[in-house]
Amino acid sequence: MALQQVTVPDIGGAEGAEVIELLVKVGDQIVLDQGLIVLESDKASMEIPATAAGTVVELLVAEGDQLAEGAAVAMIDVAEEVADAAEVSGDAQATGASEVSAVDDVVPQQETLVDREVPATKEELVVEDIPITGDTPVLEVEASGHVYAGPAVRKLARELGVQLQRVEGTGRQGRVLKEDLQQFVRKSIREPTGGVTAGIDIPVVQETDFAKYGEIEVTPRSKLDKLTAVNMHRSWLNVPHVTQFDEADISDLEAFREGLKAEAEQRSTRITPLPFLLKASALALRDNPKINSSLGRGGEDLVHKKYIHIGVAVDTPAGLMVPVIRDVDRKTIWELAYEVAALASRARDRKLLPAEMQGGCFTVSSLGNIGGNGFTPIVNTPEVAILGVSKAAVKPHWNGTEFLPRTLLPVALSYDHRVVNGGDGGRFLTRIVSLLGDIRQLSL
Ligand code: CAO
Repeated sequence: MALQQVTVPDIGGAEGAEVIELLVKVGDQIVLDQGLIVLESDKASMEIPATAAGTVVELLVAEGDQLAEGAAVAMIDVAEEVADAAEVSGDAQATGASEVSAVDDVVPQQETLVDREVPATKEELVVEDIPITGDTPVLEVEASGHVYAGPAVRKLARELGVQLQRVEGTGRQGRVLKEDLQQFVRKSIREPTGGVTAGIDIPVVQETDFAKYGEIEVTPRSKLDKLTAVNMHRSWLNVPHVTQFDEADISDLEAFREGLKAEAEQRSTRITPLPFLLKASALALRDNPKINSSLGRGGEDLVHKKYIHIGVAVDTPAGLMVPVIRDVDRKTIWELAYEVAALASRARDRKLLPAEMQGGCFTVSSLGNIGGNGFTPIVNTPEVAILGVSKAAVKPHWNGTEFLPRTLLPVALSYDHRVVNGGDGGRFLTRIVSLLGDIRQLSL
């Protein structure tokens, strides 16, 4: 056994650098230059590399220890060929150069500590002006000697929660550079399919054998259900959602609607609260153009739409569909009633064309006929807001002097907080509530 002690080399005058990570354990087979521990001073973090290939027989430090130049780190049982080479050179403390030549054909030669990148700080990593902050989710980075990266890059990867194994290194011998990490994070943020989570692990829900607990039946999910799931997941992961609630006093609207029912029958249609909701949403969108926008160029631009097309969520046996009604602001309540009925019927018969489900600026999802007094709808990206409507109910309402029975409609607005601030959302929802409470305004 040829034992060799690894000590802390010249670390640029850093006094009392702290051991923040042990990269190996006793018994590990290691290669020359493989990182053994990570030291962090107030200026930088650095890996202390193995000075020979072999087996770790003793670790002489623990996490939290403060080390300076010359401190003992580990004992290595030097691999035979390296020990032989050292013997041939007549030097018991084999130098880095002789070690490299002895194992050159099997181990990629690595830079010495001084060759490694200038330490990168979190502030330096800016993705298209979006600084990666301390709020960025951090996941444990697998310590592996097989990814070649400097300590600064490893530290940055740890802070960002990026597994270095997933980053393609463009440096010498596949070494991961700071630029590679930046490129990886930039791509992860922009990637339309992976969204911000690409490359960042989300804990997986384990498959469960439900049959162990009772009788089950397994049916394949429809294509539409799976597509909806992907869209919901994408929005959930990409969009910081805020949901705001309110109640609209629709007593007058309901009285008006009741009076239209006979005419609706003559016109061979039905008049539900939905056309009024669409009209109120369209007018509120016109008054609050920020809600009628979408992010462009990865968040660099805001695209303002001069048209008002609104999607209506339709519950069909095959799954959820969202046909889009065009130019809602320019249509009458009757026109909207016809169109909702026609599109809902075509959706249920699976006759909608793709174009009829495209181009929406905003979505209305009404569960009013089903029930419930509130829910938090998920934004239908790339739109920035969605209105969730629940079941209206007659409730006592205090008018300042007495309680009166009023029909109140619960409404919830979910919005993309990257675009819509609380004030914008509040003004928009208040406008809808006001329009529904005074239907005379709807015709203006
Ligand atoms: N409160 C109380 N009653 C309501 C109501 C509300 N908010 N909204 C509708 N109703 C009433 C209607 O007035 C109608 O009753 P009357 O005929 O007596 O007037 C009855 O409920 C049935 O309405 P409807 O559902 O047939 O028609 P609609 O215009 O309200 O809605 C449609 C049409 C297509 C939006 C709806 O049928 C639907 O599919 N909703 C589900 C949307 C959905 O799944 N959203 C969730 C998406 S996220 O998973």
